[in-house]
Amino acid sequence: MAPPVLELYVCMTPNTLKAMFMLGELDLPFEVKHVRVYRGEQFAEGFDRLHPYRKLPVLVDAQGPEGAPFTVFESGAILVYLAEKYGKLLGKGAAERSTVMQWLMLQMSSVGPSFGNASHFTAASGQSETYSRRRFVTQAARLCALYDERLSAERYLAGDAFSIADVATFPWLWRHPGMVRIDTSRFDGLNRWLREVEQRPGLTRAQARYKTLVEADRADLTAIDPDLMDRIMGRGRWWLADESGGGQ
Ligand SMILES: N[C@@H](CCC(=O)N[C@@H](CS)C(=O)NCC(=O)O)C(=O)O
Repeated sequence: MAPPVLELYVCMTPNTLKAMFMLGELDLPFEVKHVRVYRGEQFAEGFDRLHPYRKLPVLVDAQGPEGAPFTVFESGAILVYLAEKYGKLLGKGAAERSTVMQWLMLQMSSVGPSFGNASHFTAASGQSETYSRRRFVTQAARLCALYDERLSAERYLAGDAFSIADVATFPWLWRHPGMVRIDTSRFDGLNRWLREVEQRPGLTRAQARYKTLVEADRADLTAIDPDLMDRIMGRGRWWLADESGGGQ
């Protein structure tokens, strides 16, 4: 059997689930390349050729544009690349396509960072940072209310058709509000959308493989070297003394 044309470099993160969900929606075979971030594999020599900022997910398409291998980093860019290549979930016509992009950009610029930081300061930082936690949980809660309003008025984020904006947003609004203790029980529009998207076969196709890597990453986390955790978080001896940038 020919090897899959697509390789997806992954770790446990909603950003990875987005890409796996998309590949599930397209029902495409792909090889999972699990980068053990809690063992520091993203810092290995050469990994920056896959992602210059050494993050996951990354997609490698052996048959990219002009038939040559092509690498895509950033989960939003991966969704757009796949949607364009396979002609799906991108919206039809200029207005619908722009609406898809607007909701995709809002996810990338606001939903991911707000929930990422809210989770960090709720559970992962190991510090008691009331200001930081409250700031990001407030942003995340405002976003939940905004998405509830949108999804009370529209079936999907960009209107009548399911799109990559939904694929990008679902993994963040699914479990993360509960993880940062935001009560979304009154958000009927948001909850209706979550239940509907949850039933999609594309998500089901992604879930078993995603669960396997979550289990492995959770096990790595229990045994992580504290200095590696500081490096991932950019703190401790990895804090920049003069905030000048540089180094990895
Ligand atoms: N904006 C990026 C976020 C990528 C990102 O931050 N990935 C994290 C997992 S959420 C990662 O690779 N962490 C390992 C590290 O920072 O060393 C995307 O959407 O792809």
